[in-house]
Amino acid sequence: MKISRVEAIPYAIPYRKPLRFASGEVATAEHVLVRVHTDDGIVGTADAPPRPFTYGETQTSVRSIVADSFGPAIVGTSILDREVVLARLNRTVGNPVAKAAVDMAIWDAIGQTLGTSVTELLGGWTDRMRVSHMVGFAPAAEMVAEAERMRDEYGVTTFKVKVGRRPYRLDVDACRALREALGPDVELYVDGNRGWTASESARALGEMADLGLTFAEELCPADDVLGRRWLVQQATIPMFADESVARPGEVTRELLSGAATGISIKTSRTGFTTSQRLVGLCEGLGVEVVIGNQIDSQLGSLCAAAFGAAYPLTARRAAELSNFLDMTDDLLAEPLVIEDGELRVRQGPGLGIEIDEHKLAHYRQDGDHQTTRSTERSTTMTQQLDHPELAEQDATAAASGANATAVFRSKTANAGSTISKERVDEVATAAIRALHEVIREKQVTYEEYDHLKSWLIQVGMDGEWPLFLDVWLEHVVEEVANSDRQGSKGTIEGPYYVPSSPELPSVATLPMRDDEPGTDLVFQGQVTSVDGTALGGAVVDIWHADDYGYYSQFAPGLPEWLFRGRVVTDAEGRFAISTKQPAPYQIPTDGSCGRLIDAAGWHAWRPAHIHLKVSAAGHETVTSQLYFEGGEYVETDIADAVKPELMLAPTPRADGQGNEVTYDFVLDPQRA
Ligand code: MUC
Ligand code: MG
Repeated sequence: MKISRVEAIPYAIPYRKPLRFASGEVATAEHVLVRVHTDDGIVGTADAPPRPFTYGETQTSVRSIVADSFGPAIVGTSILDREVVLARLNRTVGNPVAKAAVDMAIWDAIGQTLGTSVTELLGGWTDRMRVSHMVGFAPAAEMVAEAERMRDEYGVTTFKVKVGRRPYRLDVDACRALREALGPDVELYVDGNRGWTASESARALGEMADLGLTFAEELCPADDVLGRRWLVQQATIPMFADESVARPGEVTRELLSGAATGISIKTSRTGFTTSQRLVGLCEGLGVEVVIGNQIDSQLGSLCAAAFGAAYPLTARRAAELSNFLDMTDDLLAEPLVIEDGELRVRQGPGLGIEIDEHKLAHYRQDGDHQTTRSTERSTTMTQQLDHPELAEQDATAAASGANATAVFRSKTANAGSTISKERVDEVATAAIRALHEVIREKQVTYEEYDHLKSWLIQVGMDGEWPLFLDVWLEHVVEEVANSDRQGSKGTIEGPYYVPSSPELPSVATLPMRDDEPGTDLVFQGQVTSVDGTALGGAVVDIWHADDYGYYSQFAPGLPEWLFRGRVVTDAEGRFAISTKQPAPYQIPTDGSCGRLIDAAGWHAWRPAHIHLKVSAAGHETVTSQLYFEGGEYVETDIADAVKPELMLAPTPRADGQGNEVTYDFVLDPQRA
């Protein structure tokens, strides 16, 4: 039972969308997998998620302190001598995340050795935890949509809402929108990550007094010593401490000084041995706790759940266990499941962890194993990041097709299906019959059939299914889906949408290069509801090609967010976006879609257009494209997506600086 070796393996897995909060933003899980080996062949495992902007630990520092310092200090110790191990780790004052992972890996090894689950070893109170979902910064409509999806798909009814933005009204409005959309029975609490001053916190809490918040976490920094006490004295809800309580002594200090009245326990920060002390401390002092989330992977969430389920105090509240759902992948061989708002603890032995070694080999960042870029960027960027020497004109169908396929797959990875067998039967049978009819009517030959077969195989290999479907079929799906709309007409989304582009104010300039070619365009308008109500805080999510017809993230050499942004309308629903007029867009011709176009003697062009997704709380989102009157290919769009309602007629600006055009959006109320 003696520790023989401690491994620290850095790995990186991108998130589908970054989690944004007052003290930072996380787009890639740059974690360290810690493995404690024993001389009798047991391997205990845990995860370390470093938080550089909170505790100052980085992936590199965690790897090196574990491999070079903590590991050697505990080799030879029995895994049962947890206090000896802890004393050796605690010679170092900082590095909470590195220490926690070593401690939890040892508990996993003990559980495996004894054939018992860690939850049972710790306390064995229950076998499941209610789940709370953490909603990061985004325009209010997106935050509401995320919470509704978590409720509808996973049965989650407790939400932690990130606050701490300036002006604080952004957060007050978001919390109000969440309460209005989710109703009175859903539990909401807020976490400021030290973003506000004590007085801003007091004002914001005052304005949210009618929202029934359960508690508020770390609204202002603990170093505002008197400010925090002043805030607690006037608050009508518990004030929880989170990043200010990384050690038992800090918990005592915050509670006894009256600066906090509740504690967030994060196993990623205090492991199991120290978290046990925190539970005892809080129980003794009669203080509530919440099991927090350090933007944990499935492995980290499994540890948090295993601990939370061990004691009545920690199991009382819903625990923050769901943000791993936004990761594009994970190392656990058997994924965690959230059902009916609950996560069941693994029965063990130990933590019940099995690592998928192929995935670990793929995502690890050390030495020759480094196959995944350790960067806070989206996977769609890989082509241009890997080949900075390429220019946009070097775009290839295969590369942009692969990116479009990757984006689509990551968007839909967790989407369950609600389509019944009967419906699949009905539609698939009709589609196959329609093809039979074409074969009969056109007397299709074997030679043509074989060409079709090899072409279809190639479409998949080129990653061009999104392109093919969005160019030739999507416009009819869109027509059917939106036939009952009263408000603005929409059209197809196309394959080049990327969510989570930079959020911009109502009067904004889209990201572009210093010497960006093209004609200046100010695109302005107003977003209203069908009854004429102005929709302040609506989001005009805009993306378009550059003056050569290329899209950022799909052609190499372009800045990540070139001509992409999410513009939030002012109180009157207005927006004014400065950009450059896009050029017509030629769908890639060197791949299989190009071969079809060539073989049929068609052209490959779409008229110049601006893509938009316009959304507002309580309203249906409209996905649209706007074209330029008299522009090339307007009459012969290969994707057939042009509609008379979607035309722009820019006029020269009075100051001679390019053109301007106004286009208003009218949104339908949300369908029941
Ligand atoms: C939280 O509770 O603060 C944000 C950063 C981090 O380390 O954890 C999250 C959530
Ligand atoms: Mg927090």
